[in-house]
Amino acid sequence: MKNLILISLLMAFTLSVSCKEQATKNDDKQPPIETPITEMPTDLTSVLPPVETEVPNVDYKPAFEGQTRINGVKTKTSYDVKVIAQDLSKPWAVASLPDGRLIITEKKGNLRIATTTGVVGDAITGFPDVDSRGQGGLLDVVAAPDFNTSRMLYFTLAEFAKDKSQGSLTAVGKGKLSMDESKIENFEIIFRAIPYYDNSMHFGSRIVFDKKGNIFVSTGERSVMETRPKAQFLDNGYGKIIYITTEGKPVEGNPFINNSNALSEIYSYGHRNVQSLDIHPTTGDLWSAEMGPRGGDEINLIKPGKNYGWPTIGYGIEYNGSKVGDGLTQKEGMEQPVYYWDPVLSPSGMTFYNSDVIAEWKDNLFIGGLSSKHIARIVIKDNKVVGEERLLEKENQRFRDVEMGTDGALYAVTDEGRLYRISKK
Ligand SMILES: [Ca+2]
Repeated sequence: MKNLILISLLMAFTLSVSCKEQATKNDDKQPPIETPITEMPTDLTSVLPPVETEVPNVDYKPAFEGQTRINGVKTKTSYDVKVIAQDLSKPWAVASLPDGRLIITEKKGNLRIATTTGVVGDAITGFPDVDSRGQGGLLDVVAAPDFNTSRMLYFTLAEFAKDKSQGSLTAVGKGKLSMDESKIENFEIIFRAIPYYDNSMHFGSRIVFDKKGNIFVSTGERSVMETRPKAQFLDNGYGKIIYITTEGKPVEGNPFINNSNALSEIYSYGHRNVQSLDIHPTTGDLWSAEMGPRGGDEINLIKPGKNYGWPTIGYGIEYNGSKVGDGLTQKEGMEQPVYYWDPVLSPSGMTFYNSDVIAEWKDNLFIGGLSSKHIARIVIKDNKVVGEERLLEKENQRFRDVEMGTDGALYAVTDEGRLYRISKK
């Protein structure tokens, strides 16, 4: 197929060159020959260059072909990009309610409901005092699968210790949205990624329901040299994917449930700071994206009990330019990322697209980029990344979360306070 494309491109090129030459020589005699544009192959996606053109931070070699800087792709369907609201205060998450409206968290500790036309409601109260310093705050939100009857919402947040001098941790909470939608009733913490630590970095976190009605939650390793190694140990909640019931109990069959030295809630470990989590609509597998250091942001396919390597292996370097640990990219017993970026994307919330509205997007992954200021569209086939596209690059926004609406549109929130609607024209 590739050869055919090249041959027809070459023929088109030869034709147009010879036409140009003849036209110069015999201006008045030769009618112009039309370049056979209609015969050009319609699918040129496989020959687009990678979207990344910057010099990488490190010359580490990928573990397999296509693990980084994959071919570019371009959406063919025409779509509209609209800013439908722009006065949100540091929105951190956008999620759908069953009726199609959107629930949006604001970092300082508010929840708001917005319509898909951008009418934003008053702040919904009822949360405890959150640690909203730095990367903390009221973070992710998701509606329970039985929301229509239970009205339950689930959250992640940076929760202060009773004695605030001990700092905070990533916690999972739940509460009932009151009938008048003015408050969250009986808010309750159901899981804490212990221990407390006093800084404002790497809380993760995202929360997603699986088909069984259990919850996956991602955390971070709190960033500093003192806490970072905890990602490799199972006695704490740092740098982990957690798998719990709606009561906050470990799910039966969890990989470390019989290990008395491990937290039974742990599903996978060796993560750095995971702000992106979603379940593949077709395979049902859990996927994550996580922040690397300078270079080395990753997409991972999460499997129970596996070690994702941080801080022992990775594809980035420290911000001061030195190696991370021994500068290893691979090690026996540690998982390779499906894909990585250098320079970084800074991946925050992500969603798989699972609608027929834009058919070519089906099962693609859409990841909000913070420092990279675009939404990455990632095409996945047989658990490998086969294409990458940058969307909304010209908007110059830090994309904090992306959600697929019940109407087949994508919704995204940015640190600058905007709510975007991306829909088929
Ligand atoms: Ca890793």
